[in-house]
Amino acid sequence: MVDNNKFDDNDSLIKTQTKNKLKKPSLYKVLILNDDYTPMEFVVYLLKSFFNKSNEEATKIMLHVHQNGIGVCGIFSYEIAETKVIQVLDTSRKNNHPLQCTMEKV
Ligand code: TYC
Repeated sequence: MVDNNKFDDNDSLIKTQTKNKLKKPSLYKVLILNDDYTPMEFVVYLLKSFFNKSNEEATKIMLHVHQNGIGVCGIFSYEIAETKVIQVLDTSRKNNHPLQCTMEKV
């Protein structure tokens, strides 16, 4: 740690820097968006494959997105969220589906 301590005129210690603060990494929601073309079964497949959802959970999330336009697939660190978004987008494009997936700070 760099010594940032200084002494004022009264010789009392002034802490110019509190401590070496390590900030907790921020968390990110991975979101999927509804569209009119991606098959429901394909969305369920993605949720099971990349977000470890059960068939029941995946179906629930898919129907929520279908009805509300957007929904959360999971919450992760920045790097993991980014990887999930890429996996969903790559797999969707390879299967010619327009599904959109994005991430947002919690
Ligand atoms: N709305 C799509 C349909 O009716 C299903 C769907 C659900 C698509 C969720 C995308 O993120 C999505 N086939």
